[in-house]
Amino acid sequence: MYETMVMARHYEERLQEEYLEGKQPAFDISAGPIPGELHLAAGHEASGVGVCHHLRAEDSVTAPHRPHHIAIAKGVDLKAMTAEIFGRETGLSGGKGGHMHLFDPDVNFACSGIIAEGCPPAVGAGLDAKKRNADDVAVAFLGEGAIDQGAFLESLNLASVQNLPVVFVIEDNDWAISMPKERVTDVTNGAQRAAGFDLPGTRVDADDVIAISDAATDAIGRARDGNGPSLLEVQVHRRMGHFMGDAEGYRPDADKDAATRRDAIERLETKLRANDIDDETFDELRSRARDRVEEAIEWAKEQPEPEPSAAYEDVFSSPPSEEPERAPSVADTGGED
Ligand SMILES: Cc1ncc(C[n+]2csc(CCOP(=O)(O)OP(=O)(O)O)c2C)c(N)n1
Ligand SMILES: [Mg+2]
Repeated sequence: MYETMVMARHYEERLQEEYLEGKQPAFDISAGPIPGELHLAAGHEASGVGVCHHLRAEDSVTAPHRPHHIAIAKGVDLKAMTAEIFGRETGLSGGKGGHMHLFDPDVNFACSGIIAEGCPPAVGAGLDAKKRNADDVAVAFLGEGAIDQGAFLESLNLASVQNLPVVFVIEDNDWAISMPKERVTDVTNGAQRAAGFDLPGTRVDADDVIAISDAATDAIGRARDGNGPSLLEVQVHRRMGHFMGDAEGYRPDADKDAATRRDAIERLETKLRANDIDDETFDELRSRARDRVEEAIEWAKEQPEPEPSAAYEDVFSSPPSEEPERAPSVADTGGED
């Protein structure tokens, strides 16, 4: 778990560097090797790793717009994922989905930029497992800013009434873009939402990967054993802006400092040292994690960009095979009037 957390953190730090290339001095969101928005998940690692650590490739995971730590922990192909983020042809979706729309059917992972959107598909995956009599589990991750969305609440209800093997995981980082949690809900413990659907709900108050993993053992074990869904809320921290380029003018310095100090990776390191893990082992784990990230980024940057014509592939409507029929215009007739 330590190695995966370090890998996820290093990945975000390297993407941050790559993303900023070419976007200065005036912030041009379309410039540079990673065009478009980028939501980094540094500070969320304990959640993705503590939960996905218990999953197999057959289990399904849906993630929100801040997905990288979850995708890495679920075992999404790091090279193909990186190529996708860089908009390259060999990316998971041919470079057309980008960082918020990673899709890897080999490990049953998907994410979406629409908040709470991952909940209904996770319920669908749970229903599918039940109908197949398989012990596969589905996990839907969402932010605390999404817990009032109808898609989430309706999914809790359907999963409960159908007794489906689904675990909902709320990542509470105290912020939804610039909106502090206390301004949008009076419910400080999001796991209490479970009571309204007669489900077990648990909140893990610290971003401690061991505590999260313990809570996930219960929730996932329960789902796998046919005992139905549950809700887990975990406290995480947003170490960076909501998206790259966010100046965070709305965020008190003290809040950001507190998020930086509460580092889940350091917390785990302290625990491991108390269990006699030595420097040499840490160095080995860190360098293996970093090497994998560097290798994926170097590989992705060498990949070709998609042909413009690929924009017409994998879409619901066919490309126009010939010019649409229309009445001749003045230009077509040489403007003879
Ligand atoms: C249905 C929907 N409404 C609004 C948005 C715009 N939006 C993008 S991220 C976000 C806030 C998400 O906050 P939270 O769920 O707490 O996740 P976090 O960014 O903190 O990880 C919003 C409102 C969206 N993507 N989808
Ligand atoms: Mg949030």
